[in-house]
Amino acid sequence: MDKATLQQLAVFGGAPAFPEPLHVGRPNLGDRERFLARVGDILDRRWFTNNGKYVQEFERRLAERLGVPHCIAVCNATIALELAIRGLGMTGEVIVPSFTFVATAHSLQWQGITPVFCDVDPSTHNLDSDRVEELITPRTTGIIGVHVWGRACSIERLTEIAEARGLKLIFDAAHAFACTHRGTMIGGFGDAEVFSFHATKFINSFEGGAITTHDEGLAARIRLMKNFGFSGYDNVIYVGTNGKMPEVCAAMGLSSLERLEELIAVNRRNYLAYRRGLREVPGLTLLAYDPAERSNYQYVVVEVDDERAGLNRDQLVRVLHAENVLARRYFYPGCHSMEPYRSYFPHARLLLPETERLCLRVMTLPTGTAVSEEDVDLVCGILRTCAANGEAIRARLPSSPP
Ligand code: T4K
Repeated sequence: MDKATLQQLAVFGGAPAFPEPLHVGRPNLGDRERFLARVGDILDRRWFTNNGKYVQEFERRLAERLGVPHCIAVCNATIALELAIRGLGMTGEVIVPSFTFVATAHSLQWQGITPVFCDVDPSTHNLDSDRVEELITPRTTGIIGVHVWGRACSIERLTEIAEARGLKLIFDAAHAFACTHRGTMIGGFGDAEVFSFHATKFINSFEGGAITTHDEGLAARIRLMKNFGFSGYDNVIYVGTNGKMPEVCAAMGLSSLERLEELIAVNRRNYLAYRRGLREVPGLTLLAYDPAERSNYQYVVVEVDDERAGLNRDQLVRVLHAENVLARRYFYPGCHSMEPYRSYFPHARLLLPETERLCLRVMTLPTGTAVSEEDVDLVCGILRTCAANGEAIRARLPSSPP
């Protein structure tokens, strides 16, 4: 149902626009038949985990697509980050953005390494490389850049800084599978890059992640570490953990990968529909993807300028949720405002003005194969009604947060 008037908005008593929730991270399905055939094969062969044939095939196909010599599939991207950090010998302090999913910071803190939060460039949402230099101390051993929303960090500048200062450099590419930087696939930059194949990612293996690198020694260490440090039967030669990807996850990952182009096309179609629907809506800016690069269009990100829109981001999210449109406030409130970081660094926000501002302005909207172009049109209609009636909606909204 179109939502042209205030009375029709669900937040004021109208029927929700969608009978079922429209999610940001509804999983895409790969080829169901091929997935089920692989599961049948896994059951028949009774080989469920520990570097099985589907994990090996998944690694090979990922490495081919990304153009990297080494790819290690693991159980999720958080463990992948931990393994890369440990494999590279990072200690002491590591510089990271706060405008990221909390896993980036936790993967350091979990190993007793201090995440030093750095502000972001408001135009890219990625690490501000000038600020990075200012945060380097004698205890700094590395930098983790995050390709937020799949748009590459300032890779060249960060590489330059890392080389000049003898620091290790990892890119958290959880959002950036199948995206390019200056025409080259993300995956081979820095000392290592890390991908996520979590259910909510456009290519998923239920849970899953991977580390890619050009460094043969690092790849060998990570392979040992993800398997308790075992080098053959009964022979442990390294401290390790259990980071293995199960076969059923690799089967899902492969079936998902086989539909990659189709999934990107759906995301792109939805992205373009949002772009048409939100064009010229005052105060709402849809994040742009560089047409010269390949993108996965996995995130539809809107920045809300409350003065121009008449409503702030949280008020818009509240209106959308009432309509069953489960927009998300990634990455509110920023890692530095979550525990334990909030207690450890109570004044961090003073150094993170752009992060603080973004955390209050950004929302992500539903996309993926569970969302049709008509759904997108309806969501845009709601947002247009909001922007056209900002003052009136604000006056009538209850004051508690969403
Ligand atoms: N680095 C970065 C930059 C990341 O963004 C992430 C993860 C990581 C590292 C770590 O990667 P992993 O260790 O997870 O591989 C979600 C995802 O769980 C998380 O993977 C992702 N980033 C983050 C941005 O989003 P939540 O806490 O928002 O998830 P949740 O459960 O609220 O789900 C999001 C939406 O998706 C909901 O509306 C429900 C829907 N959904 C979710 C699942 C799991 C479904 O419809 N079906 C499902 O099966 O973190």
